[in-house]
Amino acid sequence: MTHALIVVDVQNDFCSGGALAVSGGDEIVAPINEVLDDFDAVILTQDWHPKDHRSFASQNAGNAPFDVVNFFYGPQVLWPDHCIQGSSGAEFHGDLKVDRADLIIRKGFRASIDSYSAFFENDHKTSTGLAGYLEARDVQEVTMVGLATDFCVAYSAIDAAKLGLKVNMNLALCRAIDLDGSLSNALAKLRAAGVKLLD
Ligand code: VGL
Ligand code: ZN
Repeated sequence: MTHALIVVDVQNDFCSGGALAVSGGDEIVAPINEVLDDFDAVILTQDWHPKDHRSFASQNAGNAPFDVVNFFYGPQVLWPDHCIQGSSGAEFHGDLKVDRADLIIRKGFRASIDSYSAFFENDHKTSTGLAGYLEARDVQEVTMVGLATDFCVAYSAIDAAKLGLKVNMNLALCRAIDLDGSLSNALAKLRAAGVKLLD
């Protein structure tokens, strides 16, 4: 039985001083480092956008960050510019023990589609390749931690459950954006999907 830890988007832009700082984001870095050796495999995800990504409010005339607009795949929150490929904001938090990672998977690199989930982009069709990797490594159980609870971690956990994996989400090692009830919505969807919530 292979149990993987998936550390979602622990990047400078989601931590204090970052372009899309998640409150308390820095607090999870040290406790994540402490659990890395409890897992058979460690995977990091990295939000990795071109500078003209469509999910940026700056690319949508007349809109402001956190507005919700309709994209071809459904509603999309518009974000401040963040995690631009090659920028310091896109780098992992400086204290995260990245050397322990077996795989780093980048997502959100197609300018016209956002990708909250580590498995499928927001059109729910375009694959990141992570499902195939986990299958090839015979991973049956995943534990999800990182940023943000109610966006990238939740979407990843729900997709993992849909793929038939046993999924845990360690809420003590996550922090949320919590936009208009997004955290309580996400928790309800996680429970409905059969994700085991630990805290
Ligand atoms: C995320 C919004 C935009 C996340 C990424 O990591 O939760 N949220 N891009
Ligand atoms: Zn993003």
